[in-house]
Amino acid sequence: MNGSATSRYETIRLSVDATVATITLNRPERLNAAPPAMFDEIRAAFDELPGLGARALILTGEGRAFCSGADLTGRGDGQLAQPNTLTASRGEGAYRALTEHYAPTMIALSRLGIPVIAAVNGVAAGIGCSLALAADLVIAARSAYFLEAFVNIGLVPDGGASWMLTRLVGKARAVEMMMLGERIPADKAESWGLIYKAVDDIDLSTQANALAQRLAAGPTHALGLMRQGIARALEQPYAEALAMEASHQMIAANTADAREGATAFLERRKAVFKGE
Ligand code: T3D
Repeated sequence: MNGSATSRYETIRLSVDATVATITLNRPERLNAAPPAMFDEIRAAFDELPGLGARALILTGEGRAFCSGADLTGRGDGQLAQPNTLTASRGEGAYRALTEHYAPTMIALSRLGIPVIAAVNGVAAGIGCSLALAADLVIAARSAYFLEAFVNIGLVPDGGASWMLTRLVGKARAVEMMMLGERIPADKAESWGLIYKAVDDIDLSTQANALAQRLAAGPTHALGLMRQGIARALEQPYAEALAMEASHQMIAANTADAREGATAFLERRKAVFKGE
């Protein structure tokens, strides 16, 4: 993905091409396995996005993987995460890693005011699968696969996986993924409704960028409100959803983009949204 990259990060790259930002997980030698610090860096990159003028975000991975999950060789805090260090402190370390590093990033992702695309270029496993599926639109290379790897190492799904999978594909398929821990190829993921689309590997970058450009040229405030609305609709009773939509519509209708949208319709031309 093109654009200028900032170099303050060790485990990711953040680049911006006009109004599209890309965060690339960048530990290809470990299939982009994520130590807690990587999720901290992702969160720090999120904080940069408004200042960079980003109106859409792509998440992707360097090399042949999207993300192989938590780094099983260690967390960088002296607490090893390997299966042969099953001690009480390992469990406490996992709890702290999740509550202090991984989960805050998942929450920050859910609260971003711009649309997020996951361009899944290879395996998305464990918490890497959660990260990918938390995007608004997940577009995956046909050779990529989704893997709830946890059961294979005696752990339980995290990063919001149990919440997300039951909602995305229903209980039966969520159970299949979580309890059997088998690879779900991109095409199957698309047919299940787990992701937006599977594309030929060679087309992934182009199609993800085209999608991001399209969203970045959209009415950013309305898209941000849609993200909030969709997340809350998963929890709310119908009457509350109606009330929330009315409140969001009041905000959206007051934006310059909404004025432009209506004007363009009446003038029979394509709207030019500025994210204002
Ligand atoms: O404790 C806590 O912090 C709690 C949080 C938990 C969150 C989680 O995400 S738990 C789930 C962690 N992820 C996994 O269990 C997946 C482990 N990886 C794999 O099963 C396989 O690597 C894959 C199926 C993803 C890919 O297989 P393959 O055959 O394409 O590649 P490979 O040969 O296994 O891996 C290539 C290299 O990446 C290899 O290193 P090497 O031998 O070349 O030096 C491998 O060790 C390394 N690697 C792959 N995944 C991880 C990893 N290194 C560290 N952590 C990994 N997760």
